[in-house]
Amino acid sequence: MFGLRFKLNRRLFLKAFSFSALASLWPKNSAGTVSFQTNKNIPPNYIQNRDVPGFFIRSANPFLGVDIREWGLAVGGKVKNPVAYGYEDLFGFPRVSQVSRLKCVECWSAKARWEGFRFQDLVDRAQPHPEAKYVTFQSADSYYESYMLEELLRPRVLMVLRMNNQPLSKDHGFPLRLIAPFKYGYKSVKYITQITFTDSRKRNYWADYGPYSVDGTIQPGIDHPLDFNKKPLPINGGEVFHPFDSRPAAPKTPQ
Ligand SMILES: Nc1nc2c(c(=O)[nH]1)N[C@H]1C(S)=C(S)[C@@H](COP(=O)(O)O)O[C@H]1N2
Ligand SMILES: [Mo]
Repeated sequence: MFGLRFKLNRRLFLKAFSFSALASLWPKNSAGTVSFQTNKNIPPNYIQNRDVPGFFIRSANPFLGVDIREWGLAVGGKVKNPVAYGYEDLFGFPRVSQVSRLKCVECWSAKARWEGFRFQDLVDRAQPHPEAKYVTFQSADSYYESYMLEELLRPRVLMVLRMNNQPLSKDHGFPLRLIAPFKYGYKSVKYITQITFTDSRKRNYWADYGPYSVDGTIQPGIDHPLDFNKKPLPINGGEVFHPFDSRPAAPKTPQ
């Protein structure tokens, strides 16, 4: 069922972009040899979000959004009860809302009213085994994230269905995303399709393909993890759709 969904998404994707446009959209390498400032093939809404003031649409790779008819959420791994959810099922959980800020490592942040349910509700249904101390999220756009279970049970972490009193827009994570306000924005994974409980820590997209840590906890007083000696370093080759991507590449540095 997942295989079918990806095939359909890929077909839609190839219809919307010619092959040459696709090649020029794809990140070449972490040094960012493509100029996204001058590339006319990038849809304008990918460069700056138009629907929510203050937000940028940040995507590691081009993605046209989830088709809800193809979408499902699978919760499994080291659990007693693996569960498959449809979109409507998620509206059965007690509803929680909060205003919190999303802070990207690229030195912007914006706040919104987020509405959804607690991770605890998924835990109660799935009943993870005692050794399941870690959780991996898989997204429809091939992005993935990893958390300690304990972090997801903290008070301000929310499984998000709505943003600013509207269903999540296709670019902000429809149908389901995570918000963890004490982590940098890259940890707030969008378009979630699979949640897997594990007994060992897995990595995340930006630790595998960029200079960011798996932990991603916001460091107070520091704009982003590559600010050393209070001197902001430009980051390039991080997220591909950025209006200022002609900046020099940042060196790869351990954190
Ligand atoms: N699936 C998925 N989730 C993702 C990303 C992504 O590329 N794919 N980008 C992350 C990054 S780097 C940031 S800053 C936030 C941005 O959220 P926004 O696009 O709603 O502003 O989403 C995060 N979640
Ligand atoms: Mo980000």
